[in-house]
Amino acid sequence: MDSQRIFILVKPDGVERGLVGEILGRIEAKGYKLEDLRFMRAKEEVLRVHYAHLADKPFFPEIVRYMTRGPVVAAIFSGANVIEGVRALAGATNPTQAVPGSIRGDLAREWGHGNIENLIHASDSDENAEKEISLWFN
Ligand code: YYY
Ligand code: MG
Repeated sequence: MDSQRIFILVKPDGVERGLVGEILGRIEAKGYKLEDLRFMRAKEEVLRVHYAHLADKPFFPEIVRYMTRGPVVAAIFSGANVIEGVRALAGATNPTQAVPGSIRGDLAREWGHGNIENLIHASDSDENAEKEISLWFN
């Protein structure tokens, strides 16, 4: 598929640590096309929809606190198989397990306070990408 799209967020830790350019740059350098970009604060009601698959988990309040503690950068990239490609660039959810070479593997770690801070969100399917794009960019 040539013009697949993905929604990504540079999470608050990425903005705080000055890694926005590095993270977006890795995706651009791989060759995907930046289609849209927004600097914003995540709203709790948006996160409840975005992370609906996690809303019942005991750590969900921690996710909301993390994701609302500072601004995020939302972006849309496009390209053939961009979802698989960007998720490979992002690396595994847990930054300790994410392989070196990936964004999370090179730039994130565990901080010892339980909840995961992993710098980037990346859509995991076509259907979710399109839902997330309308949710965040409406
Ligand atoms: O797609 P990805 O971000 O790699 O993981 P998800 O399973 O969609 O979880 C979304 C988000 O939730 C994850 O990036 C961190 C957080 N999270 C967590 O804090 N603890 C878990 N056990 C699972 C996920
Ligand atoms: Mg996910």
